[in-house]
Amino acid sequence: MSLTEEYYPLKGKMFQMLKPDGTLQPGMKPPLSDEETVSLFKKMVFIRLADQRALMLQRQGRFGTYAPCWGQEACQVGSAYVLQKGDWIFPAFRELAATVMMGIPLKSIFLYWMGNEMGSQAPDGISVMPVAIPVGTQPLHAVGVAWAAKIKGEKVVTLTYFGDGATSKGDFHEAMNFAGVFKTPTIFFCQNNQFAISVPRKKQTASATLAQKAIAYGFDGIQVDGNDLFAVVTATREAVEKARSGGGPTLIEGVTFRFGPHTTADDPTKYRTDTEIEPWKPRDPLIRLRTYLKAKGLWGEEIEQGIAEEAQKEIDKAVTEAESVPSPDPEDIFKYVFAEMTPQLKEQLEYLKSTL
Ligand SMILES: Cc1ncc(C[n+]2csc(CCOP(=O)(O)OP(=O)(O)O)c2C)c(N)n1
Repeated sequence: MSLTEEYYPLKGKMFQMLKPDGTLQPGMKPPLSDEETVSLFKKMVFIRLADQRALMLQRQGRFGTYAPCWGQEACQVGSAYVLQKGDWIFPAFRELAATVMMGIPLKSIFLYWMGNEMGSQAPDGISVMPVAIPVGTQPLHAVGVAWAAKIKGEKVVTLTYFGDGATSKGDFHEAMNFAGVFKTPTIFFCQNNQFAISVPRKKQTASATLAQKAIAYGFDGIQVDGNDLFAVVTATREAVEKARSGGGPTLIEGVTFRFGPHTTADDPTKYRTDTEIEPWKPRDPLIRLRTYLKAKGLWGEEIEQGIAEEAQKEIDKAVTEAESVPSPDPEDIFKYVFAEMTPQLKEQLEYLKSTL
């Protein structure tokens, strides 16, 4: 029996290894060595700081907008970590952590949110698709690429991230259905951060869990504590191994919380109260891992301060590099939609030129 099997949905249990107080559940062993855990915690600290900087840069008018991943670091760091070279991720728009883990330079991520599409270009050999703003569309792409890989006999796994809100989209269900029928090597990673902008999870679906939606499509689903790095690593690792060995897709629901606004264009105080946020604060994925590492003598204030200083320097560098890239030519908006511009686009381009 696999480690996570008894946690499959409808058995009513969420898979958790590391409790919010930083201690392991009885009988559980960490899925990572101490060295790996320290290294992933450092990544999480870096990502938290980069995410905070991105928010500040938008407030200073240097970014167009930004969708923070504050609180969702364990979901993204843990799941991206277990992928291998050649595996693909298909993110939504809140995946700073996952994309950094996959090797996208911070400079590119910043460039994208500054409004420069060149930020979407992954360096050669980095298997990350661009940000998908239309909600729930990227699971279809992940299934398509996984299916193509399967036909070609390549041992590639695709992993797509999306939110609880995306599970109400038809695209999500089409992707799940196709993946189930054709047993594509796809991991559907739903970050259930409790809200789709202002719509709470309970208004999204009458299902008890999002993970159980996998049952209808004939494959496994599991609900994990998305703020527990160890649970995320274990569940994703099993799903990846299953996919790579021909066992088909898995839906993972990472139960987490979005601490920040939906995007910088959102004011969450309009739809959620402090009372709703409070219980999540002690469940912060960084707090519990820090407590765990401290108890093992692997972490301390000094180390954290050193890491934070290093991180800030790296972030400063990414900001400088992104800001030194020349702004795109507004004509590009028209040039690259079709191979050849339509008469309407030509007309609009002429109009734009006349106003510039
Ligand atoms: C097709 C489509 N409809 C509506 C929107 C506007 N919109 C942007 S994000 C969002 C909510 C997404 O919620 P969820 O899938 O839970 O992801 P989260 O933002 O919480 O990470 C909506 C409705 C959109 N971008 N695309």
